[in-house]
Amino acid sequence: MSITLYGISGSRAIRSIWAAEEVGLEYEHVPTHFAKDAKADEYLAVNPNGRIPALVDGDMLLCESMAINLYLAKNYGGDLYPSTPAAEALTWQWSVWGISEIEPLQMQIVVQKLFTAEERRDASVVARAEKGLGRPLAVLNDTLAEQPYLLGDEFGIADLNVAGVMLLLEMVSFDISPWPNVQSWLQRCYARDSLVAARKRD
Ligand SMILES: N[C@@H](CCC(=O)N[C@@H](CS)C(=O)NCC(=O)O)C(=O)O
Repeated sequence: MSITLYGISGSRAIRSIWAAEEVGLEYEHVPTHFAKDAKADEYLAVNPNGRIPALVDGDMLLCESMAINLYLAKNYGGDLYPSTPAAEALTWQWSVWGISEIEPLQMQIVVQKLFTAEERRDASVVARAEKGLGRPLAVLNDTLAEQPYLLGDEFGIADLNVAGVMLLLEMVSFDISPWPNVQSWLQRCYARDSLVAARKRD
């Protein structure tokens, strides 16, 4: 059965392209653009939300980057997906944490810095969001003080999901140095061949 992943790497779809590369998936990549292509009828038939990424695996249509990544890891990722219920629950915890504790605040910075004309930018929005990120980043930093990866000694899909969400912070040159354990963990995650390959895709 064929597997198709939709979305361009210069978007949140990079998270799922990274996961596909990490698990060594054989898939067709359709570089669907969020503005130019995602509202075409052909694509809305794949993801009626009109957003990227989306995955088609045989008869199954799946959207939401975190759901796609957990599915890819569980079905095709071997040890990338945890083997015990407790580790699985922690993997869900961190994946949901990434999109609820980090993503909304970082998106405020992204919208201001990348999608708002300079004369209309509100520095107070950026300052508030940057301050707000301090709380989750301190939690992440403390977790990574004891262990190199979120669940212990090995890189897993929880790491890929949270580091994948945080790729957007890189795009707005967010200074992560006040959280040194997070900084070194991100460096380890971002050095993976799978992400290097994902970044090279359209
Ligand atoms: N929660 C979704 C968000 C997907 C999303 O918003 N993608 C953006 C590109 S970064 C998009 O497709 N935007 C098109 C639109 O909002 O119309 C996920 O994680 O997959």
